[in-house]
Amino acid sequence: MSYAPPRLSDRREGSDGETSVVTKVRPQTKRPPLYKVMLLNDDYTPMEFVVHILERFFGLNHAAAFEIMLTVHKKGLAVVGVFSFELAETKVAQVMDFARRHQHPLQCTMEKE
Ligand code: TYC
Repeated sequence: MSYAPPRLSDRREGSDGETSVVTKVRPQTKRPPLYKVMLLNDDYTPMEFVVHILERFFGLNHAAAFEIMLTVHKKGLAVVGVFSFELAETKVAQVMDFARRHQHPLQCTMEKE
């Protein structure tokens, strides 16, 4: 665990008019933000292609991949994973690049959780 230095707002004025700094440390418990990666439905990308993407880039087994693909198909979108900013960016880029190379209009986006 890491500790933050005292803030300027931690200054205190004593009865003698002198300013001192409160040096009590605060544990820094903030976790890095997480990002949802989502797939969006469209009318043209083949179902099997979406299942393949979910297996290949998100490590899902066939049954789980098929289920999420169907959710996207029926509801319009679904969260396919939650990652750090850098990992989410990488997943989105991998999916978008793979879809573009196969000339499918599949869209993948990320959003802060
Ligand atoms: N709606 C597509 C179809 O009927 C299938 C599909 C599912 C497309 C999920 C995109 O993210 C998607 N072929």
